[in-house]
Amino acid sequence: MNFLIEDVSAAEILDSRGNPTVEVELRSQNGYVARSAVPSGASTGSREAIELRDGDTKRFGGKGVLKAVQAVNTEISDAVRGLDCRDQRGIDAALIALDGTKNKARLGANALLGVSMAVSRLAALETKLPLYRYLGGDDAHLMPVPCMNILNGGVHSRWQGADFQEFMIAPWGAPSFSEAVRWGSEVYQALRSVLLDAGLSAGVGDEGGFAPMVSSNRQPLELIIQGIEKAGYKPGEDIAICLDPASSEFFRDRKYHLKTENRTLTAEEMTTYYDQLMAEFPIVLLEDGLAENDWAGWSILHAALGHKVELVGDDIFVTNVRYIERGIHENLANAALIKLNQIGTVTETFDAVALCRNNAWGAFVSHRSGETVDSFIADMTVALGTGHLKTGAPCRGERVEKYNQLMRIERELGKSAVYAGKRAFVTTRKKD
Ligand code: 2PG
Ligand code: MG
Repeated sequence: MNFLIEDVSAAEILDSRGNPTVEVELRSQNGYVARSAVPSGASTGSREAIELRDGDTKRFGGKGVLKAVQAVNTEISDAVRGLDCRDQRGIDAALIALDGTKNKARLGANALLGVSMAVSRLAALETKLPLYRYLGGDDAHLMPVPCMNILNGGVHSRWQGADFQEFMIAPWGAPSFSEAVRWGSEVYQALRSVLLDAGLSAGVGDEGGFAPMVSSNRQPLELIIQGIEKAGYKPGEDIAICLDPASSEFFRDRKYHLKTENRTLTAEEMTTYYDQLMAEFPIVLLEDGLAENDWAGWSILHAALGHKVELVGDDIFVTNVRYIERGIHENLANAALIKLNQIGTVTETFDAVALCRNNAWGAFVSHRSGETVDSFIADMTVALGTGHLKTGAPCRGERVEKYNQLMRIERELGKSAVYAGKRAFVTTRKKD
C-alpha cells in the first residue's frame, strides 16, 4: 500500500464574482482524485501572499490565472509527483522552497494553495477519513458559531452602502450548529422585510448580505436588531453581533474617512465610536477596527476595548506568524483572522492557529469575498476547533455550501458534537 501522488493538474475556473481562479486536481497511484479551488479577496491586506494574475488585459481584464495554472502543470507537478500525500508539512515546505520568494510571488500563492489543499483532500481519501478527521484527528468535535455577514458595505457593496464592510450575526445562544444556522437564516429573512418596509433595497453584496444605502454605520445595527426581534430572538442573549469595518479601506492620511456619516476620525475617535456602539448593541467581536498600518492605533484600541470584545486582526496580521507574533508581543489585539490564501499553504495556516492558541488568542476562520463551492474551511474549522468562523450570509451557493457542510459534519458526529456557543469568543470564554 502506498499513498503516492501520481498526477497534478490545474485549470482556470470562475469564482463567485465571475473572476477567474485556480482549480487543482490531484490523482493518487491508487486512483483517488481530489480537487480544490482557491478563493480570492477584494479588501486584501498589503502584506498578503501574492495572488498571481496574468496582467494580460485581453483576457478577463488582466485577471486571468493562466500563469498560476501553468506553474502547477509544470514545475509544481514535477516537484510533487511521487510524494506521499500524507506528508502535508513536507510537501508544503517543498512548495515554499520551490517558489523561493518571501511572499510566493514567483509561482503564486493561488497555485501553491490549490495544491496544498488538494494534498489534504487526497490524503483524507487515501486514509478513508472525512477531511475534518484527517486534519483534526479523533478528537475533532467542536462545532463553530457561524458568524453570518447579513449586511454588506464597503468595497463588497462597491461603496453603495455602509462604510463598514461586514455586519454579522452570531447565534451563540443556539443549542447546536444546525439550530444556529436556522436562527441565522430566519433573522436574514426577517431583515429582508425590515429593509423593504423601510424603503431600502434588499439586493445583496458579494458575501450574500443585503447592501442597502444607509446614512450611517449605526443604522445597519438598528436594522439588524429589528430583524433579530422580528424573527423572535433576543439580541445579545440569543444572537450577538460581530463587525468587520475593514477599516484599511477607508484609512487615508492617518485618518478614517466615514463617507456615509460625512466625517473623518482619528484612531482615538474611532475607538470611542466603537465603544459607544458596544454600549448600545451586543457587539462581541470587532475585526479590523483600525487599519493594517496603524499599529499605534491598534495599541490604543486594544488597551481601551481588549477586555470586553474579541479584537481580530485581519489585514494587519494576514495569517502570517511573523505579524501575529509581533501583535502578541506588542499587545495589539486578542485574536487573528485565519484565511488560507493570505499565507498560501495549509501548514502555515495551521501554524498561525497554533500560535494563537498557545498565546490564548482567538483564531477566527474566514472565507474570502470571492469564493467557490469548495468547503475546505468548514472541515478545517472543526479540525482546528477554533470555535467560530465567518463564511458570509445564509444566502448564495458558495456561502451556504460551507454552512451545509458543517451541518453534515454535525450530523455525522452525532452526540460527540459540541456547539461552541458563548465560549467561542476569547472575551466570553473565561466568564462562561
Ligand atoms: C475580510 C474578507 C472576508 P475579502 O475582509 O475579512 O470577509 O473580505 O475577502 O474581500 O478580503
Ligand atoms: Mg476582514
